[in-house]
Amino acid sequence: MLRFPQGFVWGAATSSYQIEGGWLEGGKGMSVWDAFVHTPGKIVNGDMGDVAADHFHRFREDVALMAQMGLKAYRFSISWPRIQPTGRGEANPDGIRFYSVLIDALLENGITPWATLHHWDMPITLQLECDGWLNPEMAVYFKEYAEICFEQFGDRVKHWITLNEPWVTAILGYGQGHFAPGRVSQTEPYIAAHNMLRAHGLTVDAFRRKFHDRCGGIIGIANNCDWREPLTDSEQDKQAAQRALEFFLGWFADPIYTGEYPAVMRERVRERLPVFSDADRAVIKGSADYFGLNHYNTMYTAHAEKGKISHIDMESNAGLVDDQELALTDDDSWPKTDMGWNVAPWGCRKLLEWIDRRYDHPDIFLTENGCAAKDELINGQINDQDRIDFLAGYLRECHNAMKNGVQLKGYFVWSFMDNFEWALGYTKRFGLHYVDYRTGERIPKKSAQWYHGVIKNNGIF
Ligand code: PNW
Repeated sequence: MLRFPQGFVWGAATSSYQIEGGWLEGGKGMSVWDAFVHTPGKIVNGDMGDVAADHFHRFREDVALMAQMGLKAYRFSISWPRIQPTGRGEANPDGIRFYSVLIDALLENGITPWATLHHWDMPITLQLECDGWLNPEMAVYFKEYAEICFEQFGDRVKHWITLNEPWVTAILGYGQGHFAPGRVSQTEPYIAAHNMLRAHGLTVDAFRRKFHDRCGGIIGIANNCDWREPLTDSEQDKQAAQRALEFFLGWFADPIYTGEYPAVMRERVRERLPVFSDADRAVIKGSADYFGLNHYNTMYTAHAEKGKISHIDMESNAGLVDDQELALTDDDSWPKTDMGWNVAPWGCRKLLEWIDRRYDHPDIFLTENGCAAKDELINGQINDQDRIDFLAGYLRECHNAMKNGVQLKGYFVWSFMDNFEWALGYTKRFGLHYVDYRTGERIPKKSAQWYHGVIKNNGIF
């Protein structure tokens, strides 16, 4: 039995676009994702999030399922166009009411709400009128939206996440075009990322100056990162792996902890990498009360010269590979999830230790970890032993990291229930609960029962 410290936060996570549906209900405006999925050819099977898991109508049932499994914390996201249908101006009372009732239902069941302010569903008007994250003014619009949320929900929500995975928005949204808004560029990812960091900084600054005295609470950002293991012991490969981590996580975390982008990015990206003004730096540096990490995958990393990068690397979460000069590979002996991501729990431990050292022992919350699996409904049950093995393996390595001094304070399974997996539509199931997309029926998987036991025992077997 591996025991976790008293007070360790056991949670599960979702996001608004992936579960809510109700895409034009309750006065909600359209988001970039609503437009993207309605563009033929963008999503596998032409799937859409118009209805998704219908959480907009069935949230009470979902909160009851959370209570049933003893969940201590629930991470959800607030849909910006539900709160501000055009991204600016007056708040939409029906949108406020939806999240307000959800938050009350969580609290009545002893579940701590963790609210993400933005999990990619930006109001489309901001994309059409001002080019979304390419526009520096977006930082101000985002802060104003966030202030509405602090004002309306800050009496009950004490755990805030500004942005989910700005890396994904920058790379997949503005670099490769696989995600909304579907831009393809080698320049725009750096600009979009820069404005997201500025939005985060301004928002945290406003939270601390205007709301913290009255409401209290903590605020941070959820960055995603894979582990990069040097392919060989050569100095070149070790440097390549370190460089890969700095381009992945250092890109977003260094500005927050040191006020600057990593030196290796400045050297290689040069004039395409924007520079922080003194005013930007003043709000970005120190703008996280904890380190939020989403982690899914590990790959071997070797040095590779520009132009020699194979096709597979372009699709393996590598980012802008020409700027980094890497070759990523995996080991045939590693099990793979249904997303093709490698199951390598030791990579999670190494990443936690890398963060601990580089950023001077911050409190860390794993704000997402989990796997897609081929869940099959047999006699009304889903026996997802592969997911249980995955979660147990990763929790074991979290425990090892903590023994080595890492200040890990909580863990959120991605995800609470099956949902719309972005460009892959409904083809991938990640949830602790099975969702029948035809009827909306939810069925707890074997992993939900297992996780219930983990929470009850504050540990794993
Ligand atoms: C995260 N990558 O997305 C998101 O926060 C979730 O909304 C999503 O459902 C989950 O992970 C599973 O995909 C990612 O390419 C998407 O490295 C892509 C990457 C990482 C995370």
